Amino acid sequence: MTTDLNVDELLAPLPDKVRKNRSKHIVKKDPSGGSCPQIEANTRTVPGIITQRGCSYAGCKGVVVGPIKDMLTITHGPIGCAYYSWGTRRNKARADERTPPEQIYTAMCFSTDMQESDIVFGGEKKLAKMIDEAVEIFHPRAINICATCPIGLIGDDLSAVAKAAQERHGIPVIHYNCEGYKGVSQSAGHHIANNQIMERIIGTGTEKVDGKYVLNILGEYNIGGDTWEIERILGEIGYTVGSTLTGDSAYAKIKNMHRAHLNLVQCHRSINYIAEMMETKYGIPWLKVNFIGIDATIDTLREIARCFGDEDLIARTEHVIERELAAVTPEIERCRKVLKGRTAFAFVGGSRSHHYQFLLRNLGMEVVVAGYEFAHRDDYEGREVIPTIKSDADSKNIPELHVEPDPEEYRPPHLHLKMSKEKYDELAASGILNDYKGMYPDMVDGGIMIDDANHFETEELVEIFKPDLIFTGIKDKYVTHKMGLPSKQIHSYDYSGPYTCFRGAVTFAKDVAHSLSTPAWKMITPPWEQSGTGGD
Ligand code: CFN
Ligand code: HCA
Repeated sequence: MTTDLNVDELLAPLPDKVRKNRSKHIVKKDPSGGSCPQIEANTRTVPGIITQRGCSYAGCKGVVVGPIKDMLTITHGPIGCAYYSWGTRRNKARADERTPPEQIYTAMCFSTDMQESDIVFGGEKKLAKMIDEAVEIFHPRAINICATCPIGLIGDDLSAVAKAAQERHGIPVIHYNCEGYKGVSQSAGHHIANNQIMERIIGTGTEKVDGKYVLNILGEYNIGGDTWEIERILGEIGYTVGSTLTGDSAYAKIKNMHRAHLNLVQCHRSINYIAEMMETKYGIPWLKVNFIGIDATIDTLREIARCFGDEDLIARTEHVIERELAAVTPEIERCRKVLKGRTAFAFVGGSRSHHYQFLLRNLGMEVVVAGYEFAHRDDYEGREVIPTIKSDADSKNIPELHVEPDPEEYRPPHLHLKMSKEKYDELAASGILNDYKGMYPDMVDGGIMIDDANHFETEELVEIFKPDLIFTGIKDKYVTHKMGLPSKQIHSYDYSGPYTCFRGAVTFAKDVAHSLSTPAWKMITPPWEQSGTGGD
């Protein structure tokens, strides 16, 4: 696939300074090969541009700590931030053996609802009173306090309020100084949340986690029930999921996460800090996984089994793969007839665009423009992504990947399982590593990779590439609808999901096939082409 797109021409209508800035955030996949040209990422958005990004508070409260179901999470600030991070992300939670329904707070919204006088005279007393009330009414096991912008500006001492409340009530009260203005996007909030969870929760538990093979699933947030589908498959193979971070997770389990044998990392962007810290502190290796797409799921399941090198586990893995594949293949084939040859854009936060690039290719579609709101350069270039083992590789020829620490530990940049350098070199030389490398290497020739896209660029790119569908979020969904282009949210899945593993791939394929098949899109005349609507 090639276009004669010239990035300078695309950006020509922008003022000089903005054009210069934005041109560094857009890269075209070079058909003649070569490594990824440098893309500017994780830098401040040009003021005035309609970015899709969120803020540090969104990354900390909305993304990482909000889904912990048995922690009562208080937004300290005026009501807007609490309201807009209440429920829209669809991170589902349910009761389990450790958490009864009355101790699940994820569907609720707690805020100090700061008023003008609190901003002027300080909000510490109001926060302390609110914690007391929350404890009296809900009796939570633990509390989170997340700061919004004004809290940092007026200098409320969250640490002191949290410490005093913890002493008063005898439960952990954890504060996050995730004021929205910190950093340049949600990404800073992920990091702040990771640091506190690591320091204050993980490792504080003393309970044993039963199970021969205990896994944690990091960077999986149970959007539309994704985690539950992964857990179903892992459970049937014979693994115990110690805890997730943080989809449908509980304080009661996170504190014992250090008991696991292996950490799986689904969203590297939001949780890599904890994966790294747990490896350093507890010696637990981590494996980059991908449960989006059938081929990716198969590779992931085989690789996890190989980590433990247990023949029974490997056999059970193959059995589950065979059974699930047989159940979904006819449906997938039916959808593929509708999807084959269609093109799409995938633009979302910090990791999914790459995951869906793969699933869509599986289904016969090609992603021609892909990008992230706030990813870092390694997410685009793929340096941190592990080369996985090809699923059709002969398992007899694969060196064993054991998770026990190796005395001559070698950790190549892409592979976070500990093994000797010789073993790694042997693996690499044998040609059994997959091509799943990162957004740029996996991009179609002539395709566009874009960081922090704005509405202007999205509209221009739609005009040029004329994709059949756009995968994105709420902020640009309706703009594209008005252009007669169907969109599918890959943040919240609109009202659908789960999209993970085998059954999830079918649900996804059906949803996309429905979107593409409806005649509604051809009947739309955009407002700017109608007379008398004021849409000029
Ligand atoms: S669930 Fe994740 S997968 S955590 Fe992250 S980088 Fe957001 S909330 Mo929206 S859908 Fe999105 Fe990723 Fe990781 Fe979600 S692509 S933007 S901050 N994200
Ligand atoms: C966030 C959350 C969000 C927003 C989705 C969207 C989510 O970034 O604060 O813009 O449609 O997934 O809910 O990414």
